[in-house]
Amino acid sequence: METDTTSELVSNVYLKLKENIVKYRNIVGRPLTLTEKILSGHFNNIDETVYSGGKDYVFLKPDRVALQDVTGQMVMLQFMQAGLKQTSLPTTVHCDHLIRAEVQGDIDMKVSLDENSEVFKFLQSACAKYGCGFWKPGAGIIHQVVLENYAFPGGLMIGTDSHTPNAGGLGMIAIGVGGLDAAETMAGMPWELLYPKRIGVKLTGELNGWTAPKDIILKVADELTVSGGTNAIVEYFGPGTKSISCTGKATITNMGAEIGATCSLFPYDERMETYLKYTNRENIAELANQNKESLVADSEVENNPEKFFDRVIEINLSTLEPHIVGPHTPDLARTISELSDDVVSKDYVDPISVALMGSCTNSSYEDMSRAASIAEQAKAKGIKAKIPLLVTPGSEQIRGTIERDGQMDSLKDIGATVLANACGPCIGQWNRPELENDQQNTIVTTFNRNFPGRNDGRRNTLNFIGSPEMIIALALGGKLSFNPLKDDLIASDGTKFKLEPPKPAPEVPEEGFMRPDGIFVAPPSNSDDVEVIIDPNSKRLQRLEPFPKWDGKDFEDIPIMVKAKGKCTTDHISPAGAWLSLRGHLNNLSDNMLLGAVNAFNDKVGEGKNILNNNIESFSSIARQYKENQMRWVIIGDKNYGEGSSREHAAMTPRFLGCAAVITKSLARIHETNLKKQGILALTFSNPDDYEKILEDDKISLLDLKNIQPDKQVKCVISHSDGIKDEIMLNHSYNQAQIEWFKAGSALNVLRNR
Ligand code: MIC
Ligand code: SF4
Repeated sequence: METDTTSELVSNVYLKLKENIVKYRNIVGRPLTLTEKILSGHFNNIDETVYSGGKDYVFLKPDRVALQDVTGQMVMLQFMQAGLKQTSLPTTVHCDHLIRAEVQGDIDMKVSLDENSEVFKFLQSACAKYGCGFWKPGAGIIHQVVLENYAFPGGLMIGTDSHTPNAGGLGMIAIGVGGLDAAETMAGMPWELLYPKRIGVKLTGELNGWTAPKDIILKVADELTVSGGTNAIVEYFGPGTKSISCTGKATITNMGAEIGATCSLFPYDERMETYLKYTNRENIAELANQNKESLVADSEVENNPEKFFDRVIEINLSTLEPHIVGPHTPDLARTISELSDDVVSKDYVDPISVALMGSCTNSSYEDMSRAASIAEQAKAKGIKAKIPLLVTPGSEQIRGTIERDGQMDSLKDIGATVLANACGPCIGQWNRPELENDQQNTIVTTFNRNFPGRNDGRRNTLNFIGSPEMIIALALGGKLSFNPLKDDLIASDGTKFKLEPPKPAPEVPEEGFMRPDGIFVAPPSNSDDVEVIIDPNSKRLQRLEPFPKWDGKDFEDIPIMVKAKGKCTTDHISPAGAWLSLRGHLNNLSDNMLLGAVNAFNDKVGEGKNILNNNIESFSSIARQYKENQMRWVIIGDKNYGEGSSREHAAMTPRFLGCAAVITKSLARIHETNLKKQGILALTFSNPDDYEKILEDDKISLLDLKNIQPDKQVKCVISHSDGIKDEIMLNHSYNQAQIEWFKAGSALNVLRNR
């Protein structure tokens, strides 16, 4: 299977786009948004259906699949269970999440290679066996490598990582999915998506001064909140889009994940053309130029957006101010000039302990150049960062290029440590021995997520997010209350000075990017003799056993494992950090189940009451005992349960330990699908206030499941310990085919039975 994005693949996509756009425009009888154009160009079948956003399911044919090392293990294990020979569409695996950030790039890389060699060997052998391209550790973070090599305007990609929409910066519909979605698509099945609603963001004016692309998405997150984009594609349009580089656009679409959006998208323009040319894809740029009409919205859309989008937001870039969001949630936004007041009124720890820049979100050539421009001003005044400054390049291509062009030296001159080209501190692969256990402290990053415990596993770390130039400025100021737009710094000679906004930075290097060798392994043309390497005694990899099928009986009087209070993201349900090493071993990983969830019954984190002995124990310990006793159980959740990552482990570990249903006020998109696919009933309260009715010793019954049907509510009886019963109704979004997943025990069982 060809792994490259060849001209042939792209021309075929453009042919189909052209054809289907005309047909779909006729079917709906009006001009089309860009979202609708690209989606319709990838319909599995085009009939007379007019899809309704947030209601209908659609089958699509993606152009490629991208997997990373920690979710990719489960994809491969599931693909192996399906018993097929080769992936049916271009697929790549990227080794990035398993790499530590402890000392500095090369040292950490050596340790990580040793430590994870078993997993890397497994992934490389599975890639060779099933025809996938393998990007070695050190090549870079999945989203950066995909942008540099595979993304193209008008394409459709799925990836087992929630920040897959990064490729929207290059005009691609790129969507984060659970592993089983990827495995099924690799097996040649069309991919099913809840047809998205459409949110339009109109950008006027021009970015200037300290304001960066990051500030656009932080502003959008402020407006839409962490769930405001659920089941919607966010389409940017308007004259302001042209003032943003291709990589700046990618920063914005990357963080669309933080508002729960299915993905985000920019129209094709000259900035994308430039990026394609500088990343060795002149041929794709040419094809895109010839097909421009398919790669931008119909012109009427821009003139009258309210008619075409479910919601429209307008942002004037000329007056947009730099923003900082956090702590603990990416939608807690304010402008930099309001931050010092918040530090006082909200009692945030003012001294910053560490500043981190880079990651898949913000490590482009432009980002590094703007950051370096601030660093150079400090150097000229003889000062350094007041605190440790850690830099994560997104790829070897970026690292080599900024080493050659001097940005890396500028950052090192003010004291930066350059980490490996990998996820590192963004995903908790970061050790901070200097911190006492529960010590509150503040960090600032250019990353995308800031849930409690995310970066260093410590719930008391307050994590604030901003643009690269702002994070460097804060590292120089050393305090959260420092506002570089108005506060002075002290030079080495004792004089005061103010930082200037970053110099306008090139989006691509004049001399072109460095093209590293030896970081990619193409699959062999014949893989008959290749063996997938799994040691049967491994502690990190375990072949999967199919989940048992549903026994046809209602769930009657089953206990509640947890009533999650407030935010319960996938980082709360299946934490990352040290646990990343067990992502290929379902049994061992299950010890982390719900470790970060706050239990509304006792306000404890990760613990609840075991009804077998009335002790307070960790959730995994309770669940293992229930499982031994053949008891099923439920999870009760608050709003937007399962927000954040695509990790299907957050559905698989509960499933493995006997969870029957998750009942919440609302569900995040990817997690909802993951629950359904793994055979757990994904349900929501028809009246969200019913959440309050549920008490610790209650038992839950889910009734008449034999007759579960699309659009029909599920009856739930809550039996309280005093004998009183409450009957409530639950909603679900299952369609007929998805109900079969529940009945078969999982979607994988349906696939295997075929
Ligand atoms: C993340 O940013 O949370 C991750 C780690 O990249 C996850 C994937 C995972 O948990 O493996 C994501 O975003 O999907
Ligand atoms: Fe890696 Fe962080 Fe990007 Fe996820 S968000 S892919 S952990 S760098």
